Amino acid sequence: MARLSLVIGNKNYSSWSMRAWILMTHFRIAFDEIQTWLYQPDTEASIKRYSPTGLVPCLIDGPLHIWDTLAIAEYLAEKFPNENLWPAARDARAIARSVTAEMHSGFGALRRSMPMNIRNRYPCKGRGDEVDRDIARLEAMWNDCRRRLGGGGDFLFGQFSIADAFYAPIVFRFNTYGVRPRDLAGTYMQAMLASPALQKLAREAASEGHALSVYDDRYPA
Ligand SMILES: N[C@@H](CCC(=O)N[C@@H](CS)C(=O)NCC(=O)O)C(=O)O
Repeated sequence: MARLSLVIGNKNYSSWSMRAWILMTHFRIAFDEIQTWLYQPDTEASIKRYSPTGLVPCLIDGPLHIWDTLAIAEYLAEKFPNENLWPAARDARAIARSVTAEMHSGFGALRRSMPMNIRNRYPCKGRGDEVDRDIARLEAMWNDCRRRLGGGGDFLFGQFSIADAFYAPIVFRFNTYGVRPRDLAGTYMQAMLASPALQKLAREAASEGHALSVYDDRYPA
Protein backbone atom coordinates (compact mmCIF):
# COMPACT_ATOMS: atom_id res chain seq x y z
CA MET A 1 0.00 0.00 0.00
CA ALA A 2 1.42 3.43 -0.98
CA ARG A 3 2.09 5.72 1.97
CA LEU A 4 -0.30 8.65 2.17
CA SER A 5 0.90 12.26 1.94
CA LEU A 6 -0.97 15.32 3.13
CA VAL A 7 -0.29 18.76 1.66
CA ILE A 8 -0.90 21.43 4.32
CA GLY A 9 -0.31 25.10 5.05
CA ASN A 10 0.89 26.72 8.28
CA LYS A 11 -0.15 24.70 11.32
CA ASN A 12 -0.86 27.88 13.28
CA TYR A 13 -3.21 29.47 10.75
CA SER A 14 -4.53 26.96 8.20
CA SER A 15 -7.87 25.80 9.57
CA TRP A 16 -8.81 23.61 6.62
CA SER A 17 -5.43 21.83 6.57
CA MET A 18 -5.87 21.24 10.27
CA ARG A 19 -9.08 19.27 9.93
CA ALA A 20 -7.47 16.59 7.76
CA TRP A 21 -4.28 16.59 9.86
CA ILE A 22 -6.22 16.21 13.14
CA LEU A 23 -8.39 13.44 11.68
CA MET A 24 -5.40 11.40 10.46
CA THR A 25 -3.39 12.05 13.61
CA HIS A 26 -6.24 11.10 15.93
CA PHE A 27 -6.90 7.83 14.07
CA ARG A 28 -3.16 7.07 13.74
CA ILE A 29 -3.34 6.97 9.97
CA ALA A 30 0.30 7.24 8.88
CA PHE A 31 1.17 10.03 6.45
CA ASP A 32 4.03 12.21 5.23
CA GLU A 33 3.55 15.96 5.53
CA ILE A 34 4.20 18.27 2.60
CA GLN A 35 4.07 21.77 4.07
CA THR A 36 3.85 25.10 2.25
CA TRP A 37 3.75 28.50 3.98
CA LEU A 38 0.55 30.32 3.02
CA TYR A 39 0.30 33.76 1.40
CA GLN A 40 3.83 33.88 -0.04
CA PRO A 41 4.56 34.88 -3.66
CA ASP A 42 5.13 31.23 -4.63
CA THR A 43 2.38 29.66 -2.48
CA GLU A 44 -0.19 29.12 -5.23
CA ALA A 45 2.37 27.65 -7.64
CA SER A 46 3.75 25.24 -5.03
CA ILE A 47 0.30 24.04 -3.94
CA LYS A 48 -0.79 23.69 -7.59
CA ARG A 49 1.90 21.04 -8.05
CA TYR A 50 -0.44 18.84 -6.00
CA SER A 51 -3.91 20.43 -5.86
CA PRO A 52 -5.77 21.85 -8.89
CA THR A 53 -7.51 24.51 -6.78
CA GLY A 54 -4.24 25.90 -5.38
CA LEU A 55 -5.75 25.36 -1.91
CA VAL A 56 -4.79 23.06 0.95
CA PRO A 57 -5.30 20.43 2.20
CA CYS A 58 -4.72 17.86 -0.54
CA LEU A 59 -4.38 14.14 0.21
CA ILE A 60 -2.13 12.06 -2.04
CA ASP A 61 -2.64 8.30 -2.24
CA GLY A 62 -0.33 6.98 -4.98
CA PRO A 63 -1.60 8.48 -8.27
CA LEU A 64 -4.77 9.79 -6.62
CA HIS A 65 -4.88 13.44 -5.47
CA ILE A 66 -7.93 14.41 -3.39
CA TRP A 67 -8.57 18.06 -2.60
CA ASP A 68 -11.21 19.62 -0.36
CA THR A 69 -11.44 18.60 3.28
CA LEU A 70 -14.84 16.95 3.09
CA ALA A 71 -13.81 14.77 0.15
CA ILE A 72 -10.63 13.80 2.02
CA ALA A 73 -12.61 12.85 5.14
CA GLU A 74 -15.07 10.74 3.13
CA TYR A 75 -12.21 9.02 1.28
CA LEU A 76 -10.46 8.13 4.53
CA ALA A 77 -13.73 6.84 6.03
CA GLU A 78 -14.09 4.50 3.03
CA LYS A 79 -10.43 3.47 3.01
CA PHE A 80 -10.40 2.64 6.73
CA PRO A 81 -13.93 1.27 7.29
CA ASN A 82 -13.07 -0.47 10.57
CA GLU A 83 -11.92 2.76 12.25
CA ASN A 84 -15.43 4.32 12.45
CA LEU A 85 -14.39 7.78 11.29
CA TRP A 86 -18.14 8.46 11.17
CA PRO A 87 -20.34 7.32 14.11
CA ALA A 88 -21.37 3.67 13.73
CA ALA A 89 -25.11 4.23 14.33
CA ARG A 90 -27.02 5.41 11.25
CA ASP A 91 -29.01 8.20 12.95
CA ALA A 92 -25.93 9.60 14.70
CA ARG A 93 -24.04 9.35 11.41
CA ALA A 94 -26.75 11.40 9.66
CA ILE A 95 -26.54 14.14 12.29
CA ALA A 96 -22.72 14.00 12.23
CA ARG A 97 -22.83 14.55 8.46
CA SER A 98 -25.31 17.43 8.96
CA VAL A 99 -23.11 19.30 11.44
CA THR A 100 -19.99 18.59 9.37
CA ALA A 101 -21.65 20.01 6.25
CA GLU A 102 -22.86 22.99 8.29
CA MET A 103 -19.24 23.73 9.25
CA HIS A 104 -17.99 23.19 5.73
CA SER A 105 -20.36 25.79 4.28
CA GLY A 106 -21.09 28.08 7.21
CA PHE A 107 -19.95 30.27 10.08
CA GLY A 108 -18.50 32.83 7.67
CA ALA A 109 -18.77 35.78 10.08
CA LEU A 110 -16.86 33.97 12.82
CA ARG A 111 -14.26 32.68 10.40
CA ARG A 112 -13.66 36.16 8.97
CA SER A 113 -13.55 38.01 12.31
CA MET A 114 -11.67 35.38 14.30
CA PRO A 115 -9.02 33.91 12.01
CA MET A 116 -7.37 30.84 13.48
CA ASN A 117 -4.18 31.69 15.35
CA ILE A 118 -3.52 28.84 17.77
CA ARG A 119 -0.49 30.22 19.56
CA ASN A 120 -1.80 33.75 20.23
CA ARG A 121 -4.46 35.16 22.59
CA TYR A 122 -6.84 37.99 21.68
CA PRO A 123 -9.52 37.86 24.39
CA CYS A 124 -12.73 39.75 23.56
CA LYS A 125 -11.57 40.65 20.04
CA GLY A 126 -13.60 39.95 16.92
CA ARG A 127 -17.07 40.06 18.52
CA GLY A 128 -20.14 41.61 16.84
CA ASP A 129 -23.78 40.72 16.15
CA GLU A 130 -23.13 38.31 13.30
CA VAL A 131 -20.25 36.61 15.13
CA ASP A 132 -22.38 36.31 18.27
CA ARG A 133 -25.10 34.60 16.20
CA ASP A 134 -22.52 32.07 14.95
CA ILE A 135 -21.28 31.50 18.52
CA ALA A 136 -24.85 30.97 19.79
CA ARG A 137 -25.53 28.43 17.03
CA LEU A 138 -22.29 26.55 17.80
CA GLU A 139 -23.07 26.45 21.50
CA ALA A 140 -26.59 25.15 20.84
CA MET A 141 -25.30 22.54 18.38
CA TRP A 142 -22.54 21.24 20.65
CA ASN A 143 -24.92 21.06 23.61
CA ASP A 144 -27.53 19.23 21.52
CA CYS A 145 -25.07 16.67 20.10
CA ARG A 146 -23.49 16.02 23.48
CA ARG A 147 -26.84 15.71 25.26
CA ARG A 148 -28.60 13.49 22.70
CA LEU A 149 -25.81 11.53 21.05
CA GLY A 150 -22.60 11.99 23.05
CA GLY A 151 -23.18 9.43 25.81
CA GLY A 152 -20.42 7.01 24.78
CA GLY A 153 -17.48 9.36 25.28
CA ASP A 154 -16.29 12.98 25.51
CA PHE A 155 -16.88 14.08 21.92
CA LEU A 156 -19.89 15.30 19.90
CA PHE A 157 -21.03 11.74 19.13
CA GLY A 158 -19.25 10.02 22.02
CA GLN A 159 -16.16 8.67 20.30
CA PHE A 160 -14.07 11.10 18.23
CA SER A 161 -15.33 11.38 14.64
CA ILE A 162 -14.95 13.46 11.48
CA ALA A 163 -17.39 15.98 13.01
CA ASP A 164 -14.93 16.69 15.85
CA ALA A 165 -12.05 17.15 13.40
CA PHE A 166 -14.20 19.72 11.57
CA TYR A 167 -14.89 21.64 14.80
CA ALA A 168 -11.29 21.55 16.07
CA PRO A 169 -10.48 24.95 14.47
CA ILE A 170 -13.53 26.49 16.19
CA VAL A 171 -12.28 25.11 19.52
CA PHE A 172 -8.88 26.72 18.92
CA ARG A 173 -10.53 30.00 17.85
CA PHE A 174 -12.68 30.05 21.01
CA ASN A 175 -9.50 29.48 23.02
CA THR A 176 -7.65 32.31 21.24
CA TYR A 177 -10.52 34.84 21.42
CA GLY A 178 -11.69 33.96 24.94
CA VAL A 179 -15.08 32.53 23.98
CA ARG A 180 -16.39 30.26 26.76
CA PRO A 181 -19.42 28.18 25.69
CA ARG A 182 -21.76 27.09 28.47
CA ASP A 183 -22.86 23.71 29.80
CA LEU A 184 -21.91 20.55 27.92
CA ALA A 185 -20.48 22.67 25.10
CA GLY A 186 -17.91 24.01 27.56
CA THR A 187 -16.82 20.59 28.77
CA TYR A 188 -16.71 19.43 25.14
CA MET A 189 -14.32 22.29 24.32
CA GLN A 190 -12.05 21.32 27.25
CA ALA A 191 -12.08 17.64 26.20
CA MET A 192 -11.08 18.66 22.69
CA LEU A 193 -8.24 20.88 23.91
CA ALA A 194 -6.96 18.02 26.11
CA SER A 195 -7.07 15.41 23.33
CA PRO A 196 -3.66 14.16 22.10
CA ALA A 197 -4.14 15.22 18.46
CA LEU A 198 -5.08 18.82 19.34
CA GLN A 199 -2.28 19.00 21.92
CA LYS A 200 0.24 17.80 19.33
CA LEU A 201 -0.97 20.36 16.80
CA ALA A 202 -0.81 23.17 19.38
CA ARG A 203 2.80 22.23 20.22
CA GLU A 204 3.81 22.12 16.58
CA ALA A 205 2.00 25.41 15.82
CA ALA A 206 3.83 27.06 18.73
CA SER A 207 7.26 26.00 17.47
CA GLU A 208 6.58 26.56 13.77
CA GLY A 209 9.26 28.85 12.42
CA HIS A 210 7.03 31.11 10.33
CA ALA A 211 4.62 33.94 11.13
CA LEU A 212 2.11 35.76 8.94
CA SER A 213 1.94 39.41 9.90
CA VAL A 214 -1.44 39.72 8.16
CA TYR A 215 -2.89 37.71 11.06
CA ASP A 216 -0.48 38.45 13.90
CA ASP A 217 -0.76 42.26 13.52
CA ARG A 218 -4.53 42.16 13.22
CA TYR A 219 -5.30 43.09 16.80
CA PRO A 220 -2.60 45.45 18.09
CA ALA A 221 -2.51 45.78 21.88
N1 LIG B 1 -13.16 24.13 0.70
C1 LIG B 1 -11.73 23.95 0.85
C2 LIG B 1 -11.12 25.21 1.45
C3 LIG B 1 -9.62 25.14 1.47
C4 LIG B 1 -8.96 26.49 1.81
O1 LIG B 1 -9.58 27.56 1.72
N2 LIG B 1 -7.69 26.42 2.20
C5 LIG B 1 -6.91 27.62 2.51
C6 LIG B 1 -6.06 27.42 3.76
S1 LIG B 1 -6.96 27.18 5.22
C7 LIG B 1 -5.86 27.87 1.42
O2 LIG B 1 -5.38 26.94 0.82
N3 LIG B 1 -5.49 29.12 1.18
C8 LIG B 1 -4.42 29.42 0.28
C9 LIG B 1 -4.69 30.63 -0.56
O3 LIG B 1 -5.81 31.15 -0.49
O4 LIG B 1 -3.75 31.00 -1.29
C10 LIG B 1 -11.51 22.72 1.71
O5 LIG B 1 -12.43 22.28 2.40
O6 LIG B 1 -10.42 22.13 1.69
